[in-house]
Amino acid sequence: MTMMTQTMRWFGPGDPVSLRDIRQAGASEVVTALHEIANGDVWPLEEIAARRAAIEAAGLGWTVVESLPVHEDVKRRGPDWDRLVDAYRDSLRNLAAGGIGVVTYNFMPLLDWTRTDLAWPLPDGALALRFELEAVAAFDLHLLCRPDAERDYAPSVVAAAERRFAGMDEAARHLLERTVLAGLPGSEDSFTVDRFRQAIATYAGTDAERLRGNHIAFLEAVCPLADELGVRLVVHPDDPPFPIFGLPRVVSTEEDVASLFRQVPNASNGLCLCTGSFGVRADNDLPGMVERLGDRIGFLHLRSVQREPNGAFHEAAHLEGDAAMPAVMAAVHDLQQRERRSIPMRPDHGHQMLDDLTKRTNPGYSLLGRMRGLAELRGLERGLAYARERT
Ligand code: DNO
Repeated sequence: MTMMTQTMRWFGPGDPVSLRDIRQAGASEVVTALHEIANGDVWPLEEIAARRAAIEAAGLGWTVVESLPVHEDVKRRGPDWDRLVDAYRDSLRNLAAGGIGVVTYNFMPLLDWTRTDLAWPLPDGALALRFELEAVAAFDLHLLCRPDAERDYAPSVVAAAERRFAGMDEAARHLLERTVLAGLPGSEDSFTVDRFRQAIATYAGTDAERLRGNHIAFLEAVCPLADELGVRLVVHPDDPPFPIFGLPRVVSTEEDVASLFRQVPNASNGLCLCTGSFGVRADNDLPGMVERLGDRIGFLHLRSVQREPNGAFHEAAHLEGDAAMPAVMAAVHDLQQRERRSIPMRPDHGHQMLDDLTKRTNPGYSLLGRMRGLAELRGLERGLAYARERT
């Protein structure tokens, strides 16, 4: 039976989670990036090789990059497009030469993943990441003061945001600002309110249709080379999967990605199926997406969100929440048998729990919560494989 390749994300030598920890959690590979290289610069082969040597010395493998970021000037088709696309292509060449087969990226303008609370207490005392639309609106309307922002929210959300903002003291306002703008682990940028306002202005005129066109132009420029190199580019969906701060988001639904694959059919044009990001929308049928998009899926982020009223959600334990993880896993298992291909997965995010509550951790990326997630997911896969084998 073909089983998933179990990986964990590692943020490099500065990560408080060590390679030894990851190995003891039972992963066979890490997914990582050369985070120290500025977005837009070429990743040198020697540095890729040195990082690989360190990972292998710890008894782990490295075949998936998360992420090789796409520069804002590529997303908004700015003046530096040609140079930046050439640099991306050079990085892909070096990564292929350095033994990498899957490269993750996203096409979200300015912000990568966004949350409004990084330490939301669960009934058992563990801490979860949470997103509240009302908190986003409070920030947008009262701290960012974005022109015409009210138009983007229902009147009930505007009213709730106003009440909420009025009830926040200076410290709470500052914390919300930092939480939304500081940049979560893996994000490329962190902003001040002023810089964020200016950056949003650079997207004036880039609506969803134009952003889609820019995404396709990017793929058309890099996929033929990636095909040749045998590297698969996998797009990570928008998190959350809807427009935010007036910025368009175009990788939020099954149809969004299906249309990307229709328009750029190259084999290297692939998907990082993130059940947490897609799962925020009730209209994304996760097991069906695994079935229908199967051959495009090059990497899996497995986690679950619990949707709440009023556009809020929090991150649930990996087998709880709304993701229907057993059904997703059954579809993944069948896909792997059908295609005789092991798909790399990582337990995405995790609660801050147990000893990690007293440690410095990266939000979402503490060890123990992810280790719990990986253990549950691998058990689910094993159980399913056993049951399938007996029938
Ligand atoms: C969050 C991650 C994202 C992801 C990027 C891919 O936890 O899943 O930051 O790595 O969007 O480019």
